[in-house]
Order: sequence, then structure tokens, then C-alpha cells
Amino acid sequence: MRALIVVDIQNDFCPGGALGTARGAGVAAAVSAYLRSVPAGTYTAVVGTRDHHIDPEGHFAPAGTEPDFEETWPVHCVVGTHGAEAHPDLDTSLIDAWFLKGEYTAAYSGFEGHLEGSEETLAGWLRACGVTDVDVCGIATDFCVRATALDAVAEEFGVRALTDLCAEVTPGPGAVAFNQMAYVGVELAESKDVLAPNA
Ligand code: VGL
Repeated sequence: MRALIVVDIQNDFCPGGALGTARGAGVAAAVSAYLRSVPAGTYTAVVGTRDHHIDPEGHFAPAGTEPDFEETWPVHCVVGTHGAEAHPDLDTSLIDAWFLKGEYTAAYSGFEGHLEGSEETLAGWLRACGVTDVDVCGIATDFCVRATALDAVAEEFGVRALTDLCAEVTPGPGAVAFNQMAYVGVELAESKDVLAPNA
């Protein structure tokens, strides 16, 4: 049984946000369209992750310094702000459960998160649902999507990345990230391969 993990489709990672990716809003709409047209039964569960920062230590560049966009970042996805909310083009009625991460530390992978309002981990929750395989999509290809896909492999799920439903922080590193995922066994697929598998 397969789940879809929709990573961090939040306002701050979309155009106009603190850490906006060029394609973020497009990906939000494309994920919603994909979920509306995917054959019934494709996914046992659809999970969303959200960056959920309160005081994530050195993850934010200290005031007055420039972020390096590798380990330090502009302030983003602070709990209670507009930037932390799911992008409006992501139809949140299609998400069965939210996993939040990064309250007091950097947390790129959804597997570092916990079920909203609970301590339950993503891996435990998926296994309890009988999930053996996951598809991963969302933002950002080169950070949170990659980290989530790599952790899913480490947790021994079968993993596919839906490449057209991902947005990268930097165009070059997006492609590098997909290569890194493929290297550890992530299958690279496009949403159309799932929608029309024999086309
Ligand atoms: C992300 C950089 C910093 C992401 C989160 O969602 O990919 N990237 N925090």
C-alpha cells in the first residue's frame, strides 16, 4: 500500500514568501490537480508536512547577517504567521494527516516531524496504516524533498519521487538532488506515469 507525502507546500516557500521557489505556487496547483485525477485506491493515505518553526536555533541566520542558503536561511515558516500556512492552491481537504517539524531545531525531513497534536512519528503512522511504499513531492527538491525521500529509503519504504510535482530552491541543485535520490534507490517518475501507467 502506498502513501503520498506532500512536502512543505507553504506560503514562505512559494513566490512572495521568505524563501520563495520560482515554481512553488505552480506545484501547489499541480499537486491538487493530480490528487483530484489520480485513480481511486492509488494512495492509502495522503500526508502533508509543514515546516513549523518556533525558535530553530541556528537554522535562521542571526539578525544582521546574510543567510548562506545551505545551513542558514531567512526567517521562514514561523508558527502562527501567514508564511507557515499551506499555500492556498494546495487543496488541504485532500490531505489526510499533517506532520509538523522543526519547532526548536532545523528539520528538513518529514520523518523528523510528528503528527499534528500528537507525538506520533511519520514512519510509525505510515506503518500503522499498512503503507509499504511512498511517493514524495513538494518543496524544496534540493532540501526537504530530498531529505524526506532519503529518510523514507532509510526507513525501508519503497520510494518514488514525482519530479514534475517538485520545486527547487536553485535550478541546478534540483537536478543534482534527484540524482542523489536515484543513487540510493529512489525511483524517479512523473505524475503522468501514475495517472496513465500504460500510456
Ligand atoms: C526548506 C530550506 C530551509 C525546505 C526548509 O522546505 O526545503 N529549505 N528550510
